[in-house]
Amino acid sequence: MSESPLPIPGAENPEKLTGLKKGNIKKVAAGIPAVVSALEMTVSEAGFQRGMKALFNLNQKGGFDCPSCAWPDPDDERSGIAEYCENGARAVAEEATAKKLTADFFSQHSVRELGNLSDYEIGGKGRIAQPMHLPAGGTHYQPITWDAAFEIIGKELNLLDSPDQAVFYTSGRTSNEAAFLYQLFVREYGTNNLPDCSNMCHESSGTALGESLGIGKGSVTLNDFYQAEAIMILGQNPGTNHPRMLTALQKARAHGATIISINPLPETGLMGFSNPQTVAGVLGYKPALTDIFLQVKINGDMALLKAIMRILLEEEEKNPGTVFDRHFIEQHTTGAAGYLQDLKRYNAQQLAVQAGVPYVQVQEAARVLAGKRRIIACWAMGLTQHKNAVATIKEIVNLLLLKGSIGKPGAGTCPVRGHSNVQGDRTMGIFERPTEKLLDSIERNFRFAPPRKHGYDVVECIKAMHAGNAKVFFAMGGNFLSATPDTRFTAEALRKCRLTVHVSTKLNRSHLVHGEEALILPCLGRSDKDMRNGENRFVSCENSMGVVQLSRGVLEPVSDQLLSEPEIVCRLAKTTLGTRSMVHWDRYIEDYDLIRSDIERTIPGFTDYNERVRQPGGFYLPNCNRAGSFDTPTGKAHFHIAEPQVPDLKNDELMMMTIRSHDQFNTTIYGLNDRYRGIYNERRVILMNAKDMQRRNLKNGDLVDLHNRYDGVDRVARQFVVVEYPIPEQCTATYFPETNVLVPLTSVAEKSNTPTSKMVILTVTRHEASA
Ligand SMILES: Nc1nc2c(c(=O)[nH]1)N[C@H]1C(S)=C(S)[C@@H](COP(=O)(O)OP(=O)(O)OC[C@H]3O[C@@H](n4cnc5c(=O)[nH]c(N)nc54)[C@H](O)[C@@H]3O)O[C@H]1N2
Ligand SMILES: Nc1nc2c(c(=O)[nH]1)N[C@H]1C(S)=C(S)[C@@H](COP(=O)(O)OP(=O)(O)OC[C@H]3O[C@@H](n4cnc5c(=O)[nH]c(N)nc54)[C@H](O)[C@@H]3O)O[C@H]1N2
Ligand SMILES: [Mo]
Repeated sequence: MSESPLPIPGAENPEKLTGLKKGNIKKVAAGIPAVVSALEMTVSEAGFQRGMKALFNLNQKGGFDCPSCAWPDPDDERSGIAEYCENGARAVAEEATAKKLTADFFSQHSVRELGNLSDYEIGGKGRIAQPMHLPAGGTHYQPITWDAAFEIIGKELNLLDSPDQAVFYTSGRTSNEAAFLYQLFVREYGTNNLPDCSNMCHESSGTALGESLGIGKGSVTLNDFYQAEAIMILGQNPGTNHPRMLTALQKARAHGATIISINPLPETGLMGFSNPQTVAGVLGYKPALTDIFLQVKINGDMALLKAIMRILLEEEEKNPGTVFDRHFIEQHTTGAAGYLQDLKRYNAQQLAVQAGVPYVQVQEAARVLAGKRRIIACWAMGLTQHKNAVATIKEIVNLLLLKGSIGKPGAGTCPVRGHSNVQGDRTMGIFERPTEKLLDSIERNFRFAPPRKHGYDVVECIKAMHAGNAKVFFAMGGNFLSATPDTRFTAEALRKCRLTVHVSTKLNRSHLVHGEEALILPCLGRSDKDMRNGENRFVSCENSMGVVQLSRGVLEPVSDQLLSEPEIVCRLAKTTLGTRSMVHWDRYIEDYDLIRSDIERTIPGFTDYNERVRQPGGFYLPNCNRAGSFDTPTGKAHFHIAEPQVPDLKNDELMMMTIRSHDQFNTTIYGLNDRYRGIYNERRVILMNAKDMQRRNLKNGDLVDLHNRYDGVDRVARQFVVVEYPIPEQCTATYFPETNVLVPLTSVAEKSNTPTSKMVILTVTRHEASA
């Protein structure tokens, strides 16, 4: 990869400081202040009536699905106050805003001018109200009709030498209906280039679970939490990213579960939680959540898990049959003997050192797990975005298998998904490596031959665009430029495209770092009404635990020029494919039930879709693990052997994880505070251990530049404020997307190809003002 010629800062990554204010790290998450702060934002963005209407329908049966995370709703009673959390309410406020961007706004501000704004400022501009077009060589977006927009895209797609020169990205908010139609169109057009946000998210989980257990999804339901004896939470910050999970954890703990948290940071929500949905004390829930906190070094997880299992093995050998579930291992698994043989090579104390966790704490965790049979393991990005992510997740599975903790109540795997329908989009076939089964089913039902050759994932498509091998980039939601690694390289890649198109609700940086020609197609969001022939139509989504539910918006759209995502796909397909198409796109626009009937015919698990999705609370998709079976080639669950990887850091190097602050949803920045971590009014911060600061002669508030030189490329992110933080030595944390300029595109997880956003090797220098 050559050195990038782009100026820094540029439209890809402005670098203004906003003025850090330091507070204390909070001991307990949520509580009343969280609800107040959410309501304030909702009312100020949407107005009182609009805001309240949205909040009262959020996650209620028959209402709309929260556009924030994928944590499930309770199957039975939903809270009277409303099943939402602070950050869900903020995601709704962001979407329900009454502010809108019309052609006037774009004629007043050039693309270059907008590129100088921060992500926080861009996000605050409002909903895009009409389709906009940036002609080749243009400086300002101009209004365009929907028909003309589809004509441009159709023409460009048909001009390509091969359909494989087009790329169709999906973010995880797209409904099942839109996602199904989208992949159908893309495959009829002729390519499997369907990268999605999962490639950067839980791809490692899907890969690991698929190979070990025969299904790429988690096995537990919400009710399992209340029957669990122990719950492990690895690499996840639920207080900020899945706040409703805290309610489930608190209830689980009240029912007797021991909670073990494994994280380089003592995240506030994990340590303690005071529930705003229950008046304090009424249910007798205590604010403490974590019973055992294991503060691992970044990527120390596999060593830690092995250390725990090494101790368990010793116990089991002393008292056979008391620690491991021998019956389960014999009946349902393969590879146990080899795995245990390998485990004996290790010394638990050395593994603990490698993990960075005091040995006594490892022993304590092992002691707890030794006596339990119903264990749930939860994890998120702290595990999936590492070089050996797939192997680490398989190590979790090894532990659960030894304990027989899969396929029984109160036990199992729980990869906690990010985007609200990211799991559903995969179920619908958004995948660059589709199974033959799916393609056969499409061929049978729609009478065209879908391409069999696998397509590009996120990393591959960036390389292809950069090399000139992909020329049209189409995004169904998301903010590709800011979400992906190596921002400057990715910016060059997008700028080399003939055409970039974004179906979006709100303005974002990907609209401003564009191809020769660019389009923004504004769509309805989750909270918006989708009216047709006097009826307010619904779509459906699948949450993190495989429940499919309907979602029906309640708000008047900010403009009558927004189209629903399913309609956008249908009209694009008609324009592009014309009479070549075998699919009745027009009928889908008229009646979403027809889309669901065709999903039912094509994708397993959706029997009586239209009927069951209308039942309050929706329905569960089948899950072999939950039913106690393993859909692997052997019909058994597989143990996997891997070696813990020790990052090879030189003396002056640090390891950086890029994480979310409390005030953001991925690349959407709601505010400048990270309340729980005591960081206010600044996002350009680097959290460092006191000793690492001393060694570099740095003090709180000093300004530094961050460098990464992986693969010989000099990547730099300038002006970060040093903040002393209780993080293990040699580990640091910064917020994404600001530090995505430092994440190398070429450093990816083995097998899943996920960028290693939590393992960025860093050197830190005192800040020098740019020339
Ligand atoms: N409000 C809000 N909600 C969201 C999102 C959002 O941005 N805002 N994003 C959504 C999406 S798409 C996703 S994927 C999820 C993300 O949810 P999370 O995975 O919770 O998000 P991150 O901030 O990336 O946090 C990763 C956590 O892993 C820890 N960690 C980092 N490296 C390691 C490691 O090597 N080992 C261990 N054990 N821990 C490690 C970090 O300290 C941090 O606590 O949240 C979803 N929900
Ligand atoms: N360094 C680093 N990078 C990361 C991560 C990390 O932890 N560290 N996390 C990764 C993860 S887990 C993920 S999931 C990706 C996220 O990557 P993306 O999903 O691409 O990014 P988002 O920021 O969620 O996308 C926000 C945009 O989606 C659009 N949008 C919102 N709602 C809708 C809708 O209903 N329909 C449509 N069509 N558009 C809508 C809005 O225009 C908004 O600007 O980022 C990844 N990047
Ligand atoms: Mo994600």
